[in-house]
Amino acid sequence: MFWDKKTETLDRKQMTSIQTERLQDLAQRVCAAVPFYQEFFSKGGVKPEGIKSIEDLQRLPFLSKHNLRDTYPFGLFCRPLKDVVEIHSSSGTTGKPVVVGYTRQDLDLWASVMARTLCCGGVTEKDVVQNAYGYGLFTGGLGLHYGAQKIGASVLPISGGNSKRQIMLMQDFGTDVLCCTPSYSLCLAEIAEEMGVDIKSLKLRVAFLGAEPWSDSMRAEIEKKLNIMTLDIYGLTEIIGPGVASECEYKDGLHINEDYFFPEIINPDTGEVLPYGEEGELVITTLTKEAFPVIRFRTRDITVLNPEPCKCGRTLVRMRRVGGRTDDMLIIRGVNVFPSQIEDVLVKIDGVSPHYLIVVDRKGTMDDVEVRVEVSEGNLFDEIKRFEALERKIKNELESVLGISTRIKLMEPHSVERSMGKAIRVQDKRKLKGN
Ligand code: DLL
Repeated sequence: MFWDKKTETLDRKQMTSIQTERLQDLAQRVCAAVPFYQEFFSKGGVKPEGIKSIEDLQRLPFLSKHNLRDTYPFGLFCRPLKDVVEIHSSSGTTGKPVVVGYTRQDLDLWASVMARTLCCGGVTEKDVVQNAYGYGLFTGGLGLHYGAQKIGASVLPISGGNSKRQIMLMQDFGTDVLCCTPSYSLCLAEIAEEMGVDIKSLKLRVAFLGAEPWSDSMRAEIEKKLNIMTLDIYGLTEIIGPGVASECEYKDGLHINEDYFFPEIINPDTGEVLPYGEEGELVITTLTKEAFPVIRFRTRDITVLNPEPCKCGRTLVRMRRVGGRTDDMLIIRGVNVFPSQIEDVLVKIDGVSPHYLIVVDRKGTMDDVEVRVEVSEGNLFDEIKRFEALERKIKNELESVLGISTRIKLMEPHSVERSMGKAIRVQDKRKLKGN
């Protein structure tokens, strides 16, 4: 199902022409509004009127999170506050948070791209959409909310948490669609089980899961436990929130709404732009946003672009599911390790549940990794031999995938902290020690 079939199925030439026109307009707008961007263009040796094609974008520098922090809170807004009708902000675990603003037209754009997202999973006005993304400064709650309302679905703005109530509403209101983080969807499945509710027998049909990486094996687990289709949705505060890209029912990459969000892939070390099919860091330019447009924003997310039209009919370029960020890669004894690789191994092993925490520390001069993972319910081993065998199995499989050895700590069910939003998967104690 499409929200805007004409745009979602444009051929490449038409798409490029729209993107070029919008980029030319964007260049004029940002330079007229903000001195920062005038300097930004001079650094690239280009004048706004010098932008003749979408490739000219490559002449400009990159924008990073630092630039946004340095101009905190409103320094990069291209519209006066009187035109801004909503403000969101990222959590900002280190330093000042990033602040983004939306004009009325930006909110319309947001609702439209979210409507496209939800249409990818066949949502209609007849559906009850339970929105368990956090409402507030986080963009997940309101983003999904606007999209579902635009379609005309009935939205339940329950936000994250209140898990027993979530299950009760699913039963009583006949929820068709669930929106939340992948980790919270598993938490809900667990709560339903504790309540004696057979979540598989509910009306729930599809879930739109995103805001954090989740492996293919985690997805298989969620689909099995909830008996639903899951779609991966991607976005970030700096660009708009959710609504940047979404999977369709073929689940073969996420369609980027590239008529609004122009993607590039770069080598994160050199900044060189990479061709389609090569893995690198995703960089995005918002082509039409008014209050808070960004040019060549470095997302830190690692992916690959695929321009082939999809079986669903969409021609929008697809990005591979994001497994990690350039800044969440752990370097353990010189080896690069992504938490998602560890998750992938854990979820495939019988006898453990998909709740885990990776604790990294430094003992003397050696990096030390402890993987804490819960054993599955009903798997409380009284027999020490079985316990040790399971530990050994996990350790060996991790070692064969990662190429490093880890320590395994099997935990009792429910002892790893649950999250109602983004799950915390890594505790890197080396950072606290400043090394
Ligand atoms: O997480 C926006 C969002 C809300 C997306 C609801 C999807 C659903 P931020 O809090 O700014 O915004 O975090 C953005 O989260 O750069 C990625 O590293 C990660 N991320 C978001 N979606 C996915 C995904 C929202 N589907 C950061 N897969 C991004 C993997 C994701 N990582």
